Amino acid sequence: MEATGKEEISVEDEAVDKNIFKDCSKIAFYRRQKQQLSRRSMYQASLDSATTGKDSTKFQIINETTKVPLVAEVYGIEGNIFRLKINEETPLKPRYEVPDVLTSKPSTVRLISCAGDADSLVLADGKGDLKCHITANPFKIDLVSEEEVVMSINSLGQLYFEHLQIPLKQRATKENKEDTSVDTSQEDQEDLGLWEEKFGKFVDVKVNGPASIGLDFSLHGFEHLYGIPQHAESHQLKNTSDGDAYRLYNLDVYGYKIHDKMGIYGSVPYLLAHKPGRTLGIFWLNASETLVEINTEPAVKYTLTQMGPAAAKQKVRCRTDVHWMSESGIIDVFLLTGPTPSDVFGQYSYLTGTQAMPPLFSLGYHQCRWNYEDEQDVKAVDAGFDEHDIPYDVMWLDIEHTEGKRYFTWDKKRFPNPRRMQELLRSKNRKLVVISDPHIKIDPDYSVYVKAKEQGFFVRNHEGGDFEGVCWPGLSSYLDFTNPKVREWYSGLFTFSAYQGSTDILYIWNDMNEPSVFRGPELTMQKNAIHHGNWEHRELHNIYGFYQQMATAEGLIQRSKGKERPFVLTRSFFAGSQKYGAVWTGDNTAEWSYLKISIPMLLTLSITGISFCGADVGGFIGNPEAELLVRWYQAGAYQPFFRGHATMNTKRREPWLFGEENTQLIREAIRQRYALLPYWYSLFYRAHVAAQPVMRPLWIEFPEELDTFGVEDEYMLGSALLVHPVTEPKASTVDVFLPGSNEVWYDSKTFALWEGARTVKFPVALDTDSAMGEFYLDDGHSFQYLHQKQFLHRKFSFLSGVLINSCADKRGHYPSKCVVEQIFVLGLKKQPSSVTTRSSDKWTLHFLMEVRYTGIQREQGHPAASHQLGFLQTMVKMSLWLLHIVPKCPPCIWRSSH
Ligand code: NBV
Repeated sequence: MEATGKEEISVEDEAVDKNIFKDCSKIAFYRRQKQQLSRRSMYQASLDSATTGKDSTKFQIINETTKVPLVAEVYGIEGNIFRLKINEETPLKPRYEVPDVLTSKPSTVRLISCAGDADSLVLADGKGDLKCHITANPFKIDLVSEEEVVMSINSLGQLYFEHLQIPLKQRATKENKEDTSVDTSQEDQEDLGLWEEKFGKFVDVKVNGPASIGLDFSLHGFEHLYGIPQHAESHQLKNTSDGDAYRLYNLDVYGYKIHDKMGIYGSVPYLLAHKPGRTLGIFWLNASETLVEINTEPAVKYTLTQMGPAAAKQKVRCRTDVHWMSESGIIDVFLLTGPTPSDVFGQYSYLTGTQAMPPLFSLGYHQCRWNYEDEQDVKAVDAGFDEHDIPYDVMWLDIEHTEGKRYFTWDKKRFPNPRRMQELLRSKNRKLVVISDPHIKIDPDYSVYVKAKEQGFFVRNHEGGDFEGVCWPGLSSYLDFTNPKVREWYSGLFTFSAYQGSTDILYIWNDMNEPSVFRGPELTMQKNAIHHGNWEHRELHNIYGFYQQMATAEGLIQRSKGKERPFVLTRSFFAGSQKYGAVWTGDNTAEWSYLKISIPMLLTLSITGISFCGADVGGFIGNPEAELLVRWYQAGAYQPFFRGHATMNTKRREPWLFGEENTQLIREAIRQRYALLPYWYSLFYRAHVAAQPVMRPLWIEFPEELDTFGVEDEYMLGSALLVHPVTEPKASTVDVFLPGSNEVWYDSKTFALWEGARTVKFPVALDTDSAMGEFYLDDGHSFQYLHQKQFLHRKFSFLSGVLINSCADKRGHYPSKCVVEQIFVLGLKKQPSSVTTRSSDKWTLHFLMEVRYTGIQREQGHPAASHQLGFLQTMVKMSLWLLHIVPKCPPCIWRSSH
């Protein structure tokens, strides 16, 4: 049975039908937790019997009603991280603990018990000023820094743990019938969805019964929280008290609604809280369906009448409560204590890894469409870029390039000679990306299906057969990527001999990997499908796509015998996906509001480790008017992953189809991207080695400045470039917020100087005539930077009239013929009378140096976009700027495109 997209999913320009998806009221574990918590059941810790071992301190906690014992373990982890694990002491069977996300077993530091008795225990990691104060009754943990409580755990008594029970039918004995962990009175049975949960025509039968968990965290003095992608929402997390919780459940939501907390394609169960002086992170390592409630209590000043004379001077700090709830698994939570935003990034990357270093080509412009019809079409589009003198590096092919949606094959009529097509692209130093989805067409003549079937590599249904669901190819089975053997086998499919017609310029795109199942509940897999190790899909739903990208990236590395960096774009993701490639924001719509929301969506991904992210330029669904398309190119050129894409029933929209004036604007936008490629590449290197996000919300660069905490219409790229895209129609001006009253900013095009408007703790570049910047270079594609240290990492500083170019990392060697053609030093007070160069460091490049003087202009007001479709506003903060690095030797793809 062949399924065309049109039969299964409407690909019209329609907004999503929200009834296909659950809101909180339709989620049984949410209802159960809410009902139970309103009764405030208490947990007590037995601290007198706490034991401290090499790795952790362990103690028992007991629910006063159920009397079921839980075990809590507190770990101190290298680099100011605490970990709290809570599990049943003797579960009926093991509960799922998320594997493969932590990069290695985190090094623990032995906790010292500083004080304690039967009622309390104080643990310190012996290094920092941080301590864990544990209170026995009711059970609570306070994280204390310099005598100040920064975070409390379970202070609201929302610890919730449904212990595994014998299935209802098997409960013959009276003893078991008396289980009181949850209210099981007859009339409540259905509503509570303990063993069965209905949603529309779907029934989720739960062999393990209720197993949900929950815990609250109070963040004292914090009212700005960020993170927990993916939602089409603002960067700063909103209060959820009036509506739905933020849902983390990976779903295929075509044309998702914006300003909504429903779960879409990926999940990172990790949030950051920030206030001046401290940033914290909470990483909730759980891959089952998860809900997060946020509630901010503003600061209160008590008055005499309210509180009596004793409280007259008391001021209660603001506080934000975060309530995490998951459908199953254990409580395994990491507390990242900062104190700075960059410390938190380091702590999170210590646990989950950093952004993979992308091959240089992948930072260029990508051209995609569902679909480029055939080889002729590809040839024509490719030639169009050259004819119109628009740089681009990567051509993409969507599902129609295959033989009936059988991935790893080619439609013989449309693409009779895929190698020839790739050779054409290769001759221009360009690449090809093709799609590979996780569903495999059930077809006894399709070798990928046959081999997977033979080896038992598909997810199973609860009856033991292969799970079957409908997707693009019709009836399909789904590879069980959670099985390491399946991943190994799948990786092998990318070798050149296995993947007929592929060459080393072909890279991969993983789509539909939430996984998307057309006739499944909420368009995904039934929760009682079975994975490797006999785990139910419900336990690991959110990590399925992560595993596909992992296996794909590994496959691309292996086909080059470990030499070349992979490029894999994925739609679904989890914490740690940054290690395997790039992520995009799925099926957005060609409307101004979607262009606007792309900024906060990408900022959120960026601060949760996923620096290589982007949104479909132009909007996937619908037809953008020329002005919107131009604005989208201008914005996309300054977002990390830069790809134009459109769905199948839209009008063609290659950059030259909107009249000469618009072609020129798009050409200019894409060229701006290429002009900054060395800067992008250096920023990705920083993300890769030091976990610093490429795209940064202003609050990261100005952590003491309150005015920056809610900004999401502009952001920084690295620490030098401020970007304010135009996201409104017919805009002739934009208001650009320049943080920092001591800050000096330069318009990146005119070099006009502007002073920052707010107070920030930051050195004043202009007053000291100092400037700095850095530059990273390597071959652009291989792992030689890692294994042979073949890279060049230089620092540039300008102080009191002397420009110093020094080595930032002495381990690196990269004999390159690249010439830094121009260095712009902005903000010099006088024009230099002469410039001399000296080279002392043996790795110093020879420079042809031009120091460019820009007179100081003091003008009032904000800079504005120069004319109606003028460029978006970018401002340079640092006073040293590297442009126009002209490589004299290949391969540097951006040159070939100019
Ligand atoms: O493979 C077709 C599309 C793809 O173009 C898009 O980018 C993905 O987000 N895919 C979804 C499946 C079809 C969506 C209607």
